[in-house]
Amino acid sequence: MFEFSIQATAGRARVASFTTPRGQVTTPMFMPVGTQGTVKGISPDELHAVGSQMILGNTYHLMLRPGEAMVAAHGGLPGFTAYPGPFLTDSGGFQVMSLGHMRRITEEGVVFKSHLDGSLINLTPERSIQVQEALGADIIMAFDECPPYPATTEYVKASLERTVRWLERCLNVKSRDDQALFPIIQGGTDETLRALSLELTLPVNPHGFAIGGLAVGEPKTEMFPAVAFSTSGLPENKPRYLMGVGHPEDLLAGIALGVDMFDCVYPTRTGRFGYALTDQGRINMNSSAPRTQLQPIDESCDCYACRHYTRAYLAHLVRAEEMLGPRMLSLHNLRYLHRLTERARDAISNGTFHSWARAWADVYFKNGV
Ligand code: PRF
Ligand code: ZN
Repeated sequence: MFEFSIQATAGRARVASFTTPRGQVTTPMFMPVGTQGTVKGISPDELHAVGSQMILGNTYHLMLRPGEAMVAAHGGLPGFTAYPGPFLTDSGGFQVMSLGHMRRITEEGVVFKSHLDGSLINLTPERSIQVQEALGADIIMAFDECPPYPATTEYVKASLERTVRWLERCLNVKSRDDQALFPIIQGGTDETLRALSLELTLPVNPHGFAIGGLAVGEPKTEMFPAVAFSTSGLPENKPRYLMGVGHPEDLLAGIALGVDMFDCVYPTRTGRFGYALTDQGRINMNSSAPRTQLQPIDESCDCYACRHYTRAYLAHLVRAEEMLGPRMLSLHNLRYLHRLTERARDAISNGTFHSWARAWADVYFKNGV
């Protein structure tokens, strides 16, 4: 279980398989976000059809509603959501902070105000693991702190040291051996602090590692050096998960730097806002051009929306605020990112990854995306 087996490499990029209790996945892969136990608007059959391999769920939202006991009463997230494949759950701290409900952060954990009823909730490393064991995902995340950007060096250092102490507490209470717990490397964009986080976390020897604390507003010129530094300090033979990254160009850059797993709300969120992803850049379906275009979003896409509908029809759905519109754009965008990782995997295996990625970027950025 949790065997990570590399099949091909191209520089630091790699194609691998990762075995989880609910099935084997092929990396690099993109994971759709199902915060509330659903990838917004997309059914499990549709997730399967677009090529999703693993779905992300959230401790924070599900512990508040419906409560982890109700999910456990269905046998965990696969039973609750009727999605039978692998899941990963995030640990909750990042959601508390990014949603701005955080009240206090102490050595013990975080105290926050529920966005549902205003009650004060204590989230600690122990509680996060207890909830994640009840939710029953294949991969669970250590309870960490993701400092905001910018933050002082002193704050980022104190925070990453606390994250390491929280990791120890997570490991102490973890009781299921059919779940892999991934620690999260922090340290912001500072190499010294990333190195410290790596040095303190590597001895835990987990089944995989996450790179956190990035994509929080820092420029890409600071993010990618921090990704590169992090992946170069991690063991070759374990999967690496870059948290919260999922724009097409960032997936390819991350893959080139040796990242294996990604998640982001981007494809579904931008779809709900009326945007469709293509190799030529993002199409705004609210703009005037698509209203009269009789071709699909993307001739080369095999998703349901591209096989059945014209741009004109989809633009009509979006303008008429029909729910099929955002659903079909979300479906297409998920397929686009899954196909992008499939093409990257093929190119790595064929030895054409770097020229393929360069040619992809030339076309994608030609229209000034
Ligand atoms: N920690 C956790 N979840 C996360 C992040 C993190 O640093 C990020 C950073 N972009 C996204 N999701 N636990
Ligand atoms: Zn499509």
